Amino acid sequence: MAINWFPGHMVKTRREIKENLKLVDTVIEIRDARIPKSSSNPEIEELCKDKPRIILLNKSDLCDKNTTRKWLNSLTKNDVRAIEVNCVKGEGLKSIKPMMEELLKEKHDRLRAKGLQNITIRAMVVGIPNVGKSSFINKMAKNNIAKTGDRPGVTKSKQWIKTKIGIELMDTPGILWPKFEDQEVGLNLAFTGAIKDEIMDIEELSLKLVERLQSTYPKQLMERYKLTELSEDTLENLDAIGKKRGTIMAGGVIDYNRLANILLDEFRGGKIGNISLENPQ
Ligand SMILES: Nc1nc2c(ncn2[C@@H]2O[C@H](COP(=O)(O)OP(=O)(O)OP(=O)(O)O)[C@@H](O)[C@H]2O)c(=O)[nH]1
Ligand SMILES: [Mg+2]
Repeated sequence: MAINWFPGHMVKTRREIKENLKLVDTVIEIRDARIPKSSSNPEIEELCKDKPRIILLNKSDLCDKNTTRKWLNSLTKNDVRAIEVNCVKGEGLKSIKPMMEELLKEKHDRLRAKGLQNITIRAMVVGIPNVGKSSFINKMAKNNIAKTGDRPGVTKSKQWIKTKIGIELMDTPGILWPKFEDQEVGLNLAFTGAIKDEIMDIEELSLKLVERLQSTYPKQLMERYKLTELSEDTLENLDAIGKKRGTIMAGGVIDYNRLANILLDEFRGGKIGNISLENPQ
């Protein structure tokens, strides 16, 4: 399936992020907990190599907790930490500050030795589209984020967003791009809704989703659609789901388009269950 999704401006974005990194102490990288690899940017390591980083596996309400635990272990190393969060409810966000203080301890000790008392931690938020960057910033912001109008001719200095936990966030998140030329990555992004449905064949996508779920989460799939058994043949399973859901047109033909919308909506809304689409390694 061809996914025609090209983010553009990649070089410019990379340069901007590099410039902005000079202004912060740490990076907060947001990923989708259901697809921690597909929702990451392959160049992030290189881009952020000189900064401590906290990876937020967001949408923890939708992922498979067991898989997420493995991810958290595999992502934590050197000056990188990982936690699971829910940016809609604000769950998990409290541990960010202590983690940052631990990562920045040496630097802060040095500054304190020089007599500095009030040390502000500044962070930049990065992530691919749809992972929850705006939700995170809104949840963390102390006051309503003030929109400042453009002032032509005046060099705009960076705006900082004060947060409830006492760190400051750069007002514009760095939007990265996934490795979308990889078929598997493209599919994972499409399943989770990170790629707009309008540019894809959703009927084929729903078939691929059933194929994936019947092998990785058969129980959840059967329970949700009240199937007594699963076939090896994905199309048979899709048809069975269609019949259970009554997406039948005149003449008994299955309305695959309607069925695809139902399946994708229910998957994305977590109705089929807590499901992760990727394992570490
Ligand atoms: N279930 C669930 N949905 C979430 C969570 N965090 C964000 N979302 C949803 O994910 C969608 C994308 O969130 P945004 O905050 O707009 O993501 P973004 O990274 O700013 O996206 P772009 O601005 O397009 O790059 C929205 O529909 C959010 O409501 C979460 O923890 N759980
Ligand atoms: Mg946003």
